[in-house]
Amino acid sequence: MFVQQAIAILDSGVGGLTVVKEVMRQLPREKIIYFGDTARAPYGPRSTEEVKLFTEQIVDYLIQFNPKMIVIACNTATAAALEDIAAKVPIPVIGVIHPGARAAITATKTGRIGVIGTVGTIKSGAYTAALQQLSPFVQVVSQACPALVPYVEQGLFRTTESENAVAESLNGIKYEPIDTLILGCTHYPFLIEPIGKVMGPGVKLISSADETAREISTILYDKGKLASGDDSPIHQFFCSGDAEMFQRIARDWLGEQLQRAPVVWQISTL
Ligand code: I24
Ligand code: DGL
Repeated sequence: MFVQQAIAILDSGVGGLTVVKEVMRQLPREKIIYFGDTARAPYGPRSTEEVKLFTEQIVDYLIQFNPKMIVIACNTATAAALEDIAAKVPIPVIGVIHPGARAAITATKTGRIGVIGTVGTIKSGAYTAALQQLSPFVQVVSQACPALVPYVEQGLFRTTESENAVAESLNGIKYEPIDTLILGCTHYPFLIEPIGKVMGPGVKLISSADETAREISTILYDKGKLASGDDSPIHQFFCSGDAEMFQRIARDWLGEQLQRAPVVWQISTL
C-alpha cells in the first residue's frame, strides 16, 4: 500500500500556522505534519543554545514520520538551528529566513532593507547574513521588537495600545532610509496595518509565509516529489502544551482549509 510522505512543519507554537495555511492553499494535495512547541513558547527571548536544542528535539521527533522535507516555520528557530539541522538530516530542510530575504532583495530599489524580529532572530544576524549573501552591497538595519508578540497572542491587534506599542517598537528604525522592511517574525503580519502606518507608504512590507510555500513547491518539483494523488490528505497536528487552546486557534485560523482536508489532533511530550 502506498503511504504519502508528508511535509513536516514546525514552530515554537502557533505562529507557523501562517506557513501551513499558505502550503494548504498552494499545495492542497500535500499531507502536512505540524508540530507546535506550545509548552515552551515563546522562543524569541530564549538563548541560541536552548532554541537549538529544542528545535533539534522536534526534528528528531518528526523524522520518525519519514517526511519528504522539513520546514522550520519559526524565524527564531531558523536563525538558531537551520544550519546545524540541514547538515545532519538526509532530506531537504528549509527555514523562513531565506525566502523572506529573497523577496526583500526582489522588492528593494535602493538596496536599503530593514528587518524586525524577536531578540533571538535579530541578535543572530541571520537575516543580515542571508541578505548580504544574496546581494553583497545591500545595507541592512535591524531592530528587535520583543513587545509585539504578546500583543498578537492576546488578540489585541486592532487596539490603540497595540498601535502605540508598534509605534514605540519601530522608533529605532522608522527614520532609517529603507524602502523595504522584512517582518521577520511569524506574528508580525497580524500587525501589518499599524506597521504600515508608522513606516509610511514608501516602505514595502515583506511577510515570508507565502514565499516559503513557494520555495517548498520549487524544491518538491525539482526533486519530483510533489504529491500526485486525487484524494485530499489527512493532516496530523501535534503540540506539546494545551491541546484545546492549540486546536481553537488552529481551527479559527485555518478555517475553510480544514473543510477540504481532515486533521488528526495529537498531543506529544516529545
Ligand atoms: N495568536 C497567536 N497566539 C496565541 C493568538 C493566540 N491567542 C489568540 N490569538 N496564543 O499567535 C499563543 C499562546 N498559546 C499558548 C499555548 O497554546 C497555544 C497558544 C498568532 C498566530 C496565529 C496563527 C489571536 C489569533 C487567533 C486565531 C488566529 C490568529 C490570531 F486566535 F492572531
Ligand atoms: N515563531 C516565532 C518567530 O517567528 C515568534 C514567537 C516566539 O517567540 O516563539 O520568531
